Amino acid sequence: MAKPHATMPLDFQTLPEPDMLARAEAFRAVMQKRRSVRDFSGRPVPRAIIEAAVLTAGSAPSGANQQPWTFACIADAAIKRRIREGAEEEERAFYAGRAGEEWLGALAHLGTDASKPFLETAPWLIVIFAQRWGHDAEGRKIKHYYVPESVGIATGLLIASLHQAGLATLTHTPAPMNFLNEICGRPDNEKALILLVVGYPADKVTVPAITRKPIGEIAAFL
Ligand code: IYR
Repeated sequence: MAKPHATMPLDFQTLPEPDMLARAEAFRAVMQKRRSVRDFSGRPVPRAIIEAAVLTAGSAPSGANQQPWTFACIADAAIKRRIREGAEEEERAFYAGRAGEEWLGALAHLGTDASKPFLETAPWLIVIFAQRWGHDAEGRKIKHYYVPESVGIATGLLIASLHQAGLATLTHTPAPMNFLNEICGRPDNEKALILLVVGYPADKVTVPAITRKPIGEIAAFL
């Protein structure tokens, strides 16, 4: 028998099946329109929208419910400039050879390069940190479980929330991202996983012509 533990009633509403399908299709239609954007407008975005989206991200399931994430939300121009400088330094090394031919070949259709002006233009940068370990009430180190999985799920919810709120995002991953700990003032147990750029797309922005795999290529029904 599992040990006694505190419980509370589940807040769950069973929907009629036709509504379920309609809602799943409606959400699919919304999410199908999400595209990574690399050219942002400087138009400000209210902090309350960012906070609501971060709280949605924080509702993600996580290993042992440890919620091993920190979202560093940056609107400050001077901090954004430092992040751009740090990221572009890494990206220059990446595009100059660190990536290797095969990786650069895989990216070629996206038309990316080491220049990342959007890190200053976009109104918000959200650096998503994974807490590789935590501390208990007495300050002792505690193990965290399934950290990349948990933080990945939370990031997916964050992106979905921002998209359906009417904002564009870019999942940006300058590598390595250690420089973000110092800029964001995050401790050593935290590792930056993703730098999410958030805002409105620039006027008349274009995106790479891509397609999404059909159901037969991404699912196996057994
Ligand atoms: N971080 C680099 C390179 C890059 C890597 C992947 I994988 C992408 O999907 C896109 C870009 C950059 O941001 O340019």
